[in-house]
Amino acid sequence: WGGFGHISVAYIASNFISPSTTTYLQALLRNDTADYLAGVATWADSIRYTKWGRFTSDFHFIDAKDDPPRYCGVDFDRDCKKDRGCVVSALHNYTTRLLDADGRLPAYERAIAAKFVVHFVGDIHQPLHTENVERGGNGIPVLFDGRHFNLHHVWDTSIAEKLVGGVGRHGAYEKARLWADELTRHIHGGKYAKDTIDWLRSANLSDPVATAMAWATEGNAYVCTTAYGKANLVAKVLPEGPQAIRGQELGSKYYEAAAPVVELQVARAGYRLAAWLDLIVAKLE
Ligand code: DCM
Ligand code: DCM
Ligand code: DCM
Ligand code: ZN
Ligand code: ZN
Repeated sequence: WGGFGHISVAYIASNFISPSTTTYLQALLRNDTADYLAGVATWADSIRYTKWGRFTSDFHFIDAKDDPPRYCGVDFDRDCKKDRGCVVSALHNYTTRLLDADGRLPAYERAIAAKFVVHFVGDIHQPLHTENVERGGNGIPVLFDGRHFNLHHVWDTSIAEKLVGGVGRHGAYEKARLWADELTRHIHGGKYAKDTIDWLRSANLSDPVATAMAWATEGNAYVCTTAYGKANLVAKVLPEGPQAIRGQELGSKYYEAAAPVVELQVARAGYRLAAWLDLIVAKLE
């Protein structure tokens, strides 16, 4: 996701996280405001291109060898690069480092691990972060409301920002908090309330790879149905497949089909992030 998506995921998580987890993470992150998670949500993107952070650049996604719209699916052994890692192995690594079972890591290393967990639980829910075609859609030029972007950027940023009526130059945190509160109401008693038990079925702290794979596989399915989609064909928005998307205007009918998926994936990411951090901190205490 872009900054707005990550910050929104963090605010949703803040709304669900337990009081003791909040206290614990506020101390670890040295920030006792309500923004302690939102404030670190985009840190992993800010270090991606630095000399120190280069080794993390492939941790934001998993290049599943899918073939949308005909075949979707993620396979850890096939798709997670052995030498460079992927979002699934990164979630495993940083969850383990935050837990620090051996008690040997300094607090700042565990703070770094927490910041990566907050970010990567977000990214694994972006459908185009779990697939390989044109580097997750980065190589597919499209139009969105008359402006030139690539498909990846449309899913990272354009759709969510259009959903909230634009984010503005300085409004990302404020707009994200309002959107997060709206999605929180949908989770508490609205359109998502009946699904939240299912959302957490996959979360198993004793098997972080299986947990992350369940999340990645679920998101990857939207690559076949929505991003390059069968849904488009049925709704006669566009023909199916990556080639049909190239150069198309995605700001109206495509947006109508994709926006509910973006909203759902951001809500799931925030809710699951809260549960995951609660599980980790409960084991620490
Ligand atoms: N790692 C890396 N670059 C660094 C530090 C660590 O690629 N600057 C990776 C390499 C291993 C993992 O982290 O996958 C373990 O690192 P270490 O051997 O430092 O514990
Ligand atoms: N590191 C990592 N994952 C690991 C080990 C290390 O990301 N499993 C990163 C974070 C540390 C840096 O490498 O800040 C240096 O670690 P070390 O001092 O263990 O080499
Ligand atoms: N990305 C992805 N899959 C890839 C390569 C990149 O999901 N195979 C994501 C990471 C960033 C965005 O696309 O969110 C842009 O990446 P980059 O700056 O590496 O082009
Ligand atoms: Zn992205
Ligand atoms: Zn990222």
